[in-house]
Amino acid sequence: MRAVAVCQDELVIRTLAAVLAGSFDDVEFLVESRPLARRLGDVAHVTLGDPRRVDTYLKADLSPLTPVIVEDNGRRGLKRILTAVSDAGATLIYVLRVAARRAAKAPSDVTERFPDVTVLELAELVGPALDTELSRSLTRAKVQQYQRYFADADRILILLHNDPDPDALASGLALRSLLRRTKTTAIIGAMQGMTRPENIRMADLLDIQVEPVSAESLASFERIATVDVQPHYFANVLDRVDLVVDHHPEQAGYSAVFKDIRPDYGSTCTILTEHLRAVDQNISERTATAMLYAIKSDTLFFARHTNRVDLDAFTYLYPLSDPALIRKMEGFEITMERLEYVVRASTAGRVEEQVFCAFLGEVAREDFITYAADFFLQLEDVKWTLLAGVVNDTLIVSVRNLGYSRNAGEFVKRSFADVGSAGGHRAMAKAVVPMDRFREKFGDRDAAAMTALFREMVAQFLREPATDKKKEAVAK
Ligand SMILES: [Mn+2]
Repeated sequence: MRAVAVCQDELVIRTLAAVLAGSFDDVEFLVESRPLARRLGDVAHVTLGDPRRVDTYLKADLSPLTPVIVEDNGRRGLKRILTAVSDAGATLIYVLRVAARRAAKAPSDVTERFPDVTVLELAELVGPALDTELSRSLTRAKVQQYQRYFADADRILILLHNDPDPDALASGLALRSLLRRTKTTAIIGAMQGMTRPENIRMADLLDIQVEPVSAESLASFERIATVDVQPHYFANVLDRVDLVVDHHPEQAGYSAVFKDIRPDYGSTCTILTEHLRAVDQNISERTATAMLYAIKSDTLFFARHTNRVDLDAFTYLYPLSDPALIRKMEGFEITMERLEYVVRASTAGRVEEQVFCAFLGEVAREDFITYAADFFLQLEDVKWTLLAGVVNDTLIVSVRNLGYSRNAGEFVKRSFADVGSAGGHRAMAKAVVPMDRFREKFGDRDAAAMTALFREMVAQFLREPATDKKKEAVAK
């Protein structure tokens, strides 16, 4: 394959010659200046000619499939060159803009007259790679600083949030590897351990030990880092830490020697992938597998809150990981216990006007309720689910919808905020209400009456006009 390039700048010619050598057997450069042609004779295939004349291209023996790259350095004459190139029969024409955008003519000028021409901006081609490199070196400096700061400590705690999820667990492993520590010199700990079976399964399969820590035991660590969580979460127990790496919105009320908080990232593991890459740290198969699973799970496989960097991290980690192990971890979302609650819900509730509601009565763990709420949303014809149950004398209400209908967070706030805590997003929301306060407001009901009450609440909410704001304005 050959290509022809019309260029008059030495730097551009040298760059293109080097870059295109990989894809083309021959790149012929058409230049106007004899000294330039002579100077570049041994680095590139250079021909002297007038680029504004058709016969220059006829001599170059263009076929319609020969790509022709025309440098636009802002000087006059571009249109005449393009006319000559297309008159000579070329159809794959590229304009490479190297001049500053302000000095160059607007791209539409060229594309209007030559609709088949593709315009490439040199700055846009080079920009992303340069950006990545520069931000990587900033990250590298940051990582090296905290690595040094942690280096001389005897005992390090990597603290996770309560009931650690895959992102927290994998972030713990990743940071431990960045600190070049083992499990005896850098402890991964949590104030409250895991309860959800898929998280316990992940920790088992990847042999991640999460040590229980208490407010009193914090003093026995020389350095403390929190990952996937910020110190304010541990209300008053922790007001100063050495390092925070997190993707939740930045909170006030604590101090940290080092922190890297990026709320636009889909997972903490995405940030830590960049840390590992910045310092060229080897990533073990176990750590890569954990991190890949974490990114997948925190972004619901890129369905929520995903950033291009999450995909980058995924692409980087994938070849280092063990995908068979990930499939194994995913299978464990289904357990006999959870299926029992699904059966209980299908007996207690039914689908009415695309809404599935069920009250499960006493429930051993909260995740049985959220699991059932997610499960019934998979049914054809179901657009909303509301599952409720009582855990330790507290009513847990879990609401899901397909996201394009009315706001689930709005629903729980309006229904339960006056008797408990309620909140969430458009597609998933939760309310937590002490049973005594619930009874005060709604009375003492049996299970069937509870299901009926919830169904009526959702139905009424969905019957209202879709524009919440208009509705509220009218109410005022
Ligand atoms: Mn997370």
